[in-house]
Amino acid sequence: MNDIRLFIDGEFSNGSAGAPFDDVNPATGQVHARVHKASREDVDAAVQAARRALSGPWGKMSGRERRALMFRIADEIDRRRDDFMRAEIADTGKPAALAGSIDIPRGAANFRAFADLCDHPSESYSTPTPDGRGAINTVVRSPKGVISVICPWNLPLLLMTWKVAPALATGNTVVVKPSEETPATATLLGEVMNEVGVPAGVYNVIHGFGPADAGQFLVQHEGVDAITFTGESRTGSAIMKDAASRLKPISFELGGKNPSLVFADCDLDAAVAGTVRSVFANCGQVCLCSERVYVERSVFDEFTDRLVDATRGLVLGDPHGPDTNTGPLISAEHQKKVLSYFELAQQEGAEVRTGGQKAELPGAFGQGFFVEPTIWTGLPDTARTVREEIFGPCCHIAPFDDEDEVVARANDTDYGLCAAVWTRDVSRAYRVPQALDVGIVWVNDWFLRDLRTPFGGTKTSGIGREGGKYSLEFYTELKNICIKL
Ligand code: NAD
Ligand code: 6OD
Repeated sequence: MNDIRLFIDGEFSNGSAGAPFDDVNPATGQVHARVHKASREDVDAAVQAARRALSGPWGKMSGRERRALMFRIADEIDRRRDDFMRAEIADTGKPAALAGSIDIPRGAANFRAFADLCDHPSESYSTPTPDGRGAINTVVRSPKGVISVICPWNLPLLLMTWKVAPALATGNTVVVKPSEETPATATLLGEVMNEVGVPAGVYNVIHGFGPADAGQFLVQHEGVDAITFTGESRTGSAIMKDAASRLKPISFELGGKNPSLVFADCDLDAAVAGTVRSVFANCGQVCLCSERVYVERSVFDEFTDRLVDATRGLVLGDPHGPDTNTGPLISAEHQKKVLSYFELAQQEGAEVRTGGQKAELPGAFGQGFFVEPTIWTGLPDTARTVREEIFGPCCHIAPFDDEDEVVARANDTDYGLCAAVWTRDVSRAYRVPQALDVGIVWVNDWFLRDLRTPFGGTKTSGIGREGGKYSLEFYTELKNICIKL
């Protein structure tokens, strides 16, 4: 049995919170590791270590030296790819093909992409003064300090390094609280940090749960200067309340109920293939997944039949199976939640076009948390199934008649993370995205990433944007220095 430990001040420890908790492999339902939990004292030790590190060798390092370290971290993740793959697959049950093409390579790519933030230009203004001597205003950026990074379970290494990389590039130190469901790769990254020479205390990892546990202890800690969080919108709201007493800056990437708009003038082959991906990638457990698909009426039947056929071809099961492309849900609890929506959809009058049940798999995967990839039609826009984030392998498909109507229906939600638009009309490809109230729009693709672009959502899908130079806004503090000449 593996032990997954805390990583504080460059050292692994069992912490002082008592008995470890179980880490379950969702593909088999079997416990594969014990996770050591952080007590309030352990969280304090991690924050103190991160604070001390700010004024140690890390704080004195030049941008160029930090940049070299960022590349060494990325190279070491690549070198230990198999270890990261093993850890991520055991924690999530996701297909090796997915972990090997997205999760682990993006873990390394995040450090390379954000290395550009290590040296950022400063601005300066010549200011006239009444005495004629003038002044020079120089705008400088410094690290915010100790950043708490609170992560979800769906893309554990990818989403954690998406925050840790810009935080370190800009000279901060971090305390990471991975999801209790997926603690392994954040811990493994501690070994990488030691191996490549990141000073002790710069990167710390604490384990545990959210409310009244490690997550909340971290958010409430006085020594934390800023909080970056990815997870459910209602958790964001709880964290915001805890951050309010000391007015801590926050950056939130939250939930979604993302629409996909399929116009009759699209390349239907591309739209079907792209929508299979946008609905079912990572078993529907990507915040960007489309759960509402709107299809122009003249191609509704053809599109729906083809999407249903393609969905029936998805292969569930053994993460290492040569054809497996769909994994389990993350936990028995999440499986119960998703199945409750499968039931609700039927109560609300949905026509189940495919799926709709727990998936029964043979052998070792029979106890895994699998559900059938599911497509519904026939629900009104007011149905809870069409309004609430399910975070599973499912979507509802509805017909529409014109552009203004579908834009209004797509925007009629509390969420605003992303949208996909399928069209070959160039004017429409420009017009519709501007009318959609979301942070990210893909036209004729989905989840095509350039890490220099701003990422985040509107409404209850988030606060702020991260990515490329946009990350400077959250991870650095601006100071203006005015020198009278
Ligand atoms: P979650 O909100 O349940 O948990 C996320 C993290 O927050 C976990 O580490 C958890 O322990 C911690 N946490 C929970 N309550 C806390 C509290 N009161 N104080 C401090 N920490 C607390 O989310 P999840 O179930 O792990 O992830 C799924 C959700 O995340 C979905 O809603 C999905 O849409 C969203 N998500 C959004 C993005 C994005 O970029 N917008 C990316 C991935 C996931
Ligand atoms: O690609 C990214 O940078 C990113 N933050 C993806 C988020 C996916 C949500 O599950």
